[in-house]
Amino acid sequence: MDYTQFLDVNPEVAAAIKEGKPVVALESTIISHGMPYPQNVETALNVEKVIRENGAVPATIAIIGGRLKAGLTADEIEYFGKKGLAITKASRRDIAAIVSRGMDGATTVTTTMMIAHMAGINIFATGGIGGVHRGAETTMDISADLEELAQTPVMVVCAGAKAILDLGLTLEYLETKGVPVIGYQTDELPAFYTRKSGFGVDYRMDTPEELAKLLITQQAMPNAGGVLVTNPIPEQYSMDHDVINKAIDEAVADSVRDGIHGKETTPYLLAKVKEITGGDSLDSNIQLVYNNARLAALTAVEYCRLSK
Ligand code: PSU
Ligand code: MN
Repeated sequence: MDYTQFLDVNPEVAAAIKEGKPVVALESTIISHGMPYPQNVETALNVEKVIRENGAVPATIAIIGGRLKAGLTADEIEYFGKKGLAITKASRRDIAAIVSRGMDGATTVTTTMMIAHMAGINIFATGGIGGVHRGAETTMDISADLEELAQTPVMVVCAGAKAILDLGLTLEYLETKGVPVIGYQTDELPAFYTRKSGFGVDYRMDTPEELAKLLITQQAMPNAGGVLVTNPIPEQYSMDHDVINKAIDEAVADSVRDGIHGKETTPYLLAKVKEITGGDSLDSNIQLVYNNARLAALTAVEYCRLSK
């Protein structure tokens, strides 16, 4: 037995992979847990459109009725968005239980990387990744996303990580695990809502071609893990540092007061930040996902050209 019996690659995605055409994977936790309905569905469909406009085939990834899906139909995206928080957030530890029970699962960065790799997709666009939480020196709350980046040879294009995390410790962890952190047209790690964090990246790269070359080289290494590309939010959508940091500090304090822990922590913090900043943070969030989808598609195009 192997994973192929649980995997459904949608026909368009399967054909593109077979023909060596560019494909970009997308996650589903951002749909069910990251944004409210109906903006989540609208955004998910638009992200797919952005990927197509930039020359690649989108493959939104999720678990539906126990099937690992690479590529969803518009109806399946609508179903996921409507069901929202009622869908189980699926990280690496959850995948076998969800599949064996025939349940639905929203894939995080971790499980999206896993399923993308099973399907033969090399590049994945999202908003923000999980990381080392503030206070992790006592809680040990470190996202499985970092472990997956260490072991699965997929490139993840994100807008950095939110300051709900300890960004310095997140970078230390990625260094330990051997994950290269690339800044796209920047020397500084972007912090999701803002373009700057005060922390440097490992390497700055300025073109999709450079990113594609790096991924091809990385994948040729023995026991290759992934690559993290951090793409700053476009200037016109970035938020004021003080406003967003104040909201984040308040959200973290609330989570401690409410005794939130485990897999609930990230969704709780994301929802609180959204509540405190009103619609502003949601708007920025949507725009940076489009920006990452565009870069991922352009990189996938280069990856296919250079792989021929
Ligand atoms: N960070 C965000 N938005 C998100 C997530 C993280 O800014 O939607 C989601 C992603 O799916 C990510 C997951 O993989 O949360 C990480 O959760 P945890 O910290 O429980 O590992
Ligand atoms: Mn966690």
